[in-house]
Amino acid sequence: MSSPPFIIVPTYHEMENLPRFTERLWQALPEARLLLIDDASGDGTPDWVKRHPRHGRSLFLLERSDKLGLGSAYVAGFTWVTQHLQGTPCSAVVQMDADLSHDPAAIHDFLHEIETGADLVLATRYRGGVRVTNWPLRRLVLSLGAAQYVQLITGMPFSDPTGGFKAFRPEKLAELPWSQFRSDGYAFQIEVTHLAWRLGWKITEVPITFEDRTAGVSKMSLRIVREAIWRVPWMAVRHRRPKPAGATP
Ligand SMILES: Nc1nc2c(ncn2[C@@H]2O[C@H](COP(=O)(O)OP(=O)(O)OP(=O)(O)O)[C@@H](O)[C@H]2O)c(=O)[nH]1
Ligand SMILES: [Mg+2]
Repeated sequence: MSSPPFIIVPTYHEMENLPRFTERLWQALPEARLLLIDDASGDGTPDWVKRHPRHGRSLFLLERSDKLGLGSAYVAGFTWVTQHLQGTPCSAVVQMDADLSHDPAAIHDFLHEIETGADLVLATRYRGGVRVTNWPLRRLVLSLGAAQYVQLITGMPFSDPTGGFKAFRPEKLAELPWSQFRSDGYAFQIEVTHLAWRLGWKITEVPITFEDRTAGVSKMSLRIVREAIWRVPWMAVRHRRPKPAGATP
């Protein structure tokens, strides 16, 4: 059997979702290790984690002093997990949200993709039809429009490039310059995938059904949308495809 995956989950005011989220995660993957990166939610998250029977064994917490943003929470999480693993066996490093929008059972499909050669697996709500439940029409239009925009500007062929449910082959993580990412929200999700794509990683998509959160509050904002709009052309220029070794300038 393959070694258990490591799951990275940023949290901000998700205490209402955490008990159910962790229950569902460990029901689907009893051996999974979980790192939460909490930005001083002030809702009792650290106390709950520290009292949890898995704390220190398969449940870990990174506490940050302020709401520093989703992108930097992921950077801290990926950096922490890479150092923690130090080459020990791990089938995949998975990122997902705490708000129950992402079904942990799909991680089995991600692991299969990685076992069969993928370096990065992207969950997709949009390949082969739209699978999103309970989203207001304007959110769906925004998300589908963002996907089209990213495809048009970057040329990436992926159907759902703003999604936050992904799995990485652990050995590939060191190829990404984590400390240099400055983007947040949607832009962060797009930028990581774009860089991996430009580096020539094998990237595959796995269909999922996305459910809108029923508890807690969305942290999506106009600022996050605005940032994604300018960051996409910025990254298309910045991450130029590296020249093959030996190519003349
Ligand atoms: N540590 C940390 N976590 C964050 C921050 N912003 C959002 N999150 C977490 O990141 C995940 C995604 O945020 P959401 O608010 O669900 O954003 P979204 O999924 O794009 O939006 P919705 O579909 O409306 O839920 C959730 O687990 C949040 O708690 C932040 O600044 N810091
Ligand atoms: Mg969400």
